[in-house]
Amino acid sequence: MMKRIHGFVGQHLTGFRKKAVRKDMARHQNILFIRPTAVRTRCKLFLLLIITCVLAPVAHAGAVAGSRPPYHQRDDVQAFVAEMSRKHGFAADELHEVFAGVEFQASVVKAMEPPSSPGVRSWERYRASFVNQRRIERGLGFMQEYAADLKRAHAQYGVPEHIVAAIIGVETIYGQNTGRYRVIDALTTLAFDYPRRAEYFRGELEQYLLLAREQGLDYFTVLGSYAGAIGLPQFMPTNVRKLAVDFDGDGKVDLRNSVVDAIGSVAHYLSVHGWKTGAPVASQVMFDGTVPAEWLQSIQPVMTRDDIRQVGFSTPAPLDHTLSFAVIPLETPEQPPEFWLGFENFYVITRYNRSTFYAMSVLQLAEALYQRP
Ligand SMILES: [Ca+2]
Repeated sequence: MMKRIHGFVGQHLTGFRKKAVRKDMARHQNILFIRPTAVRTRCKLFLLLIITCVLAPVAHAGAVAGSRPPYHQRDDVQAFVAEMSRKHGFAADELHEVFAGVEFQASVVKAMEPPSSPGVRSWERYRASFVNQRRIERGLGFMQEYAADLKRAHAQYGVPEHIVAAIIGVETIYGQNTGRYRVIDALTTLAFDYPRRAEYFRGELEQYLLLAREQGLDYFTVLGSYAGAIGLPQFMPTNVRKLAVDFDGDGKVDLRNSVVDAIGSVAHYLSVHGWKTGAPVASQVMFDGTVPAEWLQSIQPVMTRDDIRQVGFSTPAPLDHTLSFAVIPLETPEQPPEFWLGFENFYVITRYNRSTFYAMSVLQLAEALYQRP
């Protein structure tokens, strides 16, 4: 394992990244399996029924649930509009009109909540969702098709081709599944009807309004994930504005339609978060004895070889004493956990999504895509 990992270790993260590991797993499962289109279709049928039977004279695009006031009539939304107007010079009338057209999405709130019957955390199951034949085969095709752009991104930002491809592969199956929610609906729903994270999502809604204005986008045509993440690499609006790049040189940043912009933007993101060219990412390690629980509490790479010496350990190759790492457990029920040393570059991948399962899936998919020179 070490040897193979070292193959790319020797050479060689968007947005909404606050969830615990289990939550991230739930999120990815949701992205894969919730089938937002079906949910929306059911919602539309339901809405149609309500409108037809009860609300026909007063139906409004914003009034999805019978008793729910449309967003533009709510005090909190009106205060937000006033703030956007004051801070950024938006015409209040225009935003008022926008929020009149926004639809509350109950399925967005539902997707944010922890599963009602949380499954047992399983690295084996998580891994199988992302590091599988389908993603490997498509990834090899992606690597081939965009070889020149991936190579250019590697040269410019120092992030290897297969790491960039693996992130896009894990996020959206190389652009196949970039989300079916209108971003304005998702962000407004979470900003005003999901109190636990309202502050964060109001910030993202603000950034989305600015992004749409800057790029001349129709507020309602941009689609994304239930959390409002956009395009092949699933950047949140803040990161689109801050870190996305025009890598195909057509004069605009477009993460939804330009694969090349997505490639450059992922490489730029990882570079800005501290990717170290040529530094190792992770190495599996065997411990001889019990791993102290406090070692497992942080994913920040703050430990060194000397720190773990008290419990005998072995790695497939000698461990450089200058490297810092976190000890990463990967648990599967009824199996002994795997332990990995996650070096600084592993931590950088967790800046894309803080789940260690996520980061290790990216790494192992990348390993499968690695083209030996
Ligand atoms: Ca472009």
